[in-house]
Amino acid sequence: MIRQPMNDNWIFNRLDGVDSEKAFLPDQGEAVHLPHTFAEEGKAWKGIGAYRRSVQTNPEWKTLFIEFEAVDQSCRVFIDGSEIASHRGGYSRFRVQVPEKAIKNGRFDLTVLADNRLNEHVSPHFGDFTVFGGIPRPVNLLICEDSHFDYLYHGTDGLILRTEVDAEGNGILNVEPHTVHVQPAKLAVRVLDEQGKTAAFGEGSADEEMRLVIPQVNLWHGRTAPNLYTVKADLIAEGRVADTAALKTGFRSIRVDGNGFYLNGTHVFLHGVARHQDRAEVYTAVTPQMIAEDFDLIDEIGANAVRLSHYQHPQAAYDECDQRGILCWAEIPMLKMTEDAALQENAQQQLTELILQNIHHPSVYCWGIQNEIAMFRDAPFMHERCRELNGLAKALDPTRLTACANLYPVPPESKLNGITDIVGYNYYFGWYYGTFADYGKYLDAFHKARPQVPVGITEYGADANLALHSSDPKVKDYSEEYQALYHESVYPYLREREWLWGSSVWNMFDFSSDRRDEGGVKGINGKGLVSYDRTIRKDAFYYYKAQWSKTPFLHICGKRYDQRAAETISVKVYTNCPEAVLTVNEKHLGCRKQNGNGIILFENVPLAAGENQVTVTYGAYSDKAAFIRVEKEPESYHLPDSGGGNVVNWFLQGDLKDDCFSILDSAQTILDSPAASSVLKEMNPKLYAALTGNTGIPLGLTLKSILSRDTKDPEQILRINQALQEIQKTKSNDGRE
Ligand code: GCB
Repeated sequence: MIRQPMNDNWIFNRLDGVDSEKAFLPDQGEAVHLPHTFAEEGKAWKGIGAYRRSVQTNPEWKTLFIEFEAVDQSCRVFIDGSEIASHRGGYSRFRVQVPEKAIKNGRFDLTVLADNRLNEHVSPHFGDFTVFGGIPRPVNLLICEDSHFDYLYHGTDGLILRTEVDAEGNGILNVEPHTVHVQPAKLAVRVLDEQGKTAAFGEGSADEEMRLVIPQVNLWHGRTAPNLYTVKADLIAEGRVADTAALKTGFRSIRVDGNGFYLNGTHVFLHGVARHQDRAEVYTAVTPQMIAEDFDLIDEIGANAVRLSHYQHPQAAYDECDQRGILCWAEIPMLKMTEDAALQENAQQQLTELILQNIHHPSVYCWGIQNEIAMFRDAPFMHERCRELNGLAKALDPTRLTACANLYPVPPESKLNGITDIVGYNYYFGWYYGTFADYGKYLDAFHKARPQVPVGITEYGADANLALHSSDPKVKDYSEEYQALYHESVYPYLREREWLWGSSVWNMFDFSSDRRDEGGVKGINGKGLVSYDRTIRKDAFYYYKAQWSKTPFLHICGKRYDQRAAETISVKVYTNCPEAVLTVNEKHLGCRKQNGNGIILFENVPLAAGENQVTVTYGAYSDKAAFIRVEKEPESYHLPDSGGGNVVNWFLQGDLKDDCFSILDSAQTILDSPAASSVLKEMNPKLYAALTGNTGIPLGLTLKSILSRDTKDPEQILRINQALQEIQKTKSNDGRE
C-alpha cells in the first residue's frame, strides 16, 4: 500500500442547509489546508461545513481508499456528487473505498460534509469541551493492489496485535490478520527488536491467526524501559508481496487489585495528568509536532501516566506514550447516556474503533467506557448499557482493563462501581464543593465500603487565570496562588493512600469549553497546569515537577504576582533539591531545607522600595524573580466580586454538618429525601418544578451549582442551605441506592 497525503487544495464552505448546492459548486469558497476546523476568529462555529477537492488517479490503480484520520463530528462522503459513505464520531479513523469507475476516469470530485451540530444519537452530545467540527486530522489516499490488508476493518490496518508475557518471561504475540485477496494468500510475520534484529518469525495462511513467541522478551516497563518491537507483516499473494503492514508494539503485564496497580509485577502509583487535545490558534487541528511538544511538557513534569480524555486522540499521542513509557488511559466520549438506542450503537462503534485501532499500544492500560454519566441520574438502564460496553471491550481485548470515571456523589454501593475492572472518581473538593480534607474522608469511606474495588482519582483540579493573584488565596478567586495551594493541599491526601491505583490532575493544559464564562475568561477551562498556548507553566506545574521529576530544579512562585504592597513577603519555592539559599538584592538571607514535600517557604522576606532581585540557589541550580514594592496592588489582580458564587463559597468553607443535608448534596439526593425536597419546594418552587419536571437539568450536580446558575441571590442560597442543615440524614433518606 502506498499512502499519499491529501491535505492541500481543499475548498471550504459553510452551508445553510444539509443539501445546499453550495457543497458541490466548483471552486467557490475558502481555500484551506488540512488539518482544519470550523472555528472562526477564535470562536467555535456549529453547522455543516463542505470540503471539496479534485483527486487525480492513475487508471491503472487497482484498489483505492480515502483515509480520514478523523472528521468532526458526523460526516457524509460524496464522489462525483454521489454519496458513498458516512461516519459518526469525531475522533476515530475511518476509510472509504473509491468506486472503480472513479479510478478509471483519471480524476474525481470528492466532497465531505462535516456536521458538528448537536446530535442526540452521536457522542458526545454533552461535555465541558468544545466540539470544533471540521477535518481536524489528515486525509490520505491509500493506493493498494488487488490483494491487500482490509483497511475497511473498523479503520485498522487489518492487523490486530495482542501481546502477553508468560510466566517464563517470553513474549507471546497473537496476530489476527484481516485481508482481502482473490486466490489463497500467505502471511509472513517478522518481529524486529529496537536494533532491527529479528526476534521472531512465522508464516501461515493470510486468513488465520498466528501465535509467535519472543524468548526472554525485553519488557516494556514504563518510563524506565519503554522497549518496543516492530511487527512487520507481508501479505503474499500470487507469489509476491502484495501488501505490508507494520506496527510497533510492546510486551508487559498489567494487573490491578484493591491495593493498587502493578506493571510487570511491580507496584506502581500512576501519578499523572489528563490531556485534552486542543490548543490556542489551531484548536483541535493539532499536528504531530504539537503533540510531541505536549508530551515534552508531560515528560518534564515527570508524570508516569496520562488520561487521554474524553475521546480517542490522534495516533501520534498514543505513539508518544509508547515511546516515552507513559501509561495511558484511553476512553470514548460517553458523557451523557440516554435511553436512545442509536446513541448506544454509536458508543459501541466508537469503542470498537478505539480498541481495535489502538490495541497494539503497550502504553494503553485501560479502556474507559463512561465519564460522569450519573450527572443526569444513576438509573438501571445505564448499568445495563455499561455492562454491554464493558462486555464488548472484554470480547475485543480480554487482557486490558476496563474503566469508568464517576461523579463524586455516586455512592460506593452504586452498581456503576461494580461493572468495570477499575473505578475512578472525579473529585473537586476545595473547588466546586467541600474542603481539602474531604479527599481523605471520601476515599477512605469508599475503600472501607468496597475494599476489593480498585479505585483511583481520575480528575481533581482548580482553575487559575494567570492575571489574577492574591497573598491570601480563597476558593473561586481564580488566582494562580489558589490553584497552587489547592494542589499542595490535595495531592498528599492522594499520594499517601498507596492502595489507590493512581491519580490524574485535571488538567495538564487549559482547554476550550464554549459553555464557560468564568474567572474573567470566556470559553476556557483554566484548570490547566500549562496555559492554552503552551507558553506558560503555572506555579502548580512546578509543584508536581517537584514531586515527580528527578531533574534538579528550583522555582520561585508568584513571578507574575510581582507588584506587592507589603514590607515583607513570603517567598515560596517548589523544588526537588534538598535545600535552597535565598538572596535578596545580593544580600544573603539564609538557607532552608525542605521536608520532602517539595516546598521551601522563606517567610518575612523584607522588600525595599522599588524593584527587589530575589534569587534561590542550590549548588549549580538556581532561579530568579523580581518583586516590586508598590503603594497599592493593581486592581487587575482581583476579579470584580461577582456577588453570588464567591460569597457562598467562602461562607461554606469548613462549616457544614456532615450528617445533615446541605446545598453540597446532589439535586438527586435532595429530591430523593421527602424532607429535604419539601424545603426546596417551599423556598424555590420554580427550581423545584424544573428539577422534577424532566427538563434535562443534570441531577447529579450539587444543588449549589444549580442554584448558583439559577439565582444571583447568594442570601437565598445560604438560607436554603441553613434549612437543609436542620435535616438529619438517615439511612433511608440519604439518597443512596
Ligand atoms: C469533570 C468533567 C470534565 C470537566 C471537569 C471540570 O468532572 O469530567 O470534563 O472539564 O469536571 O473542569 O469541571
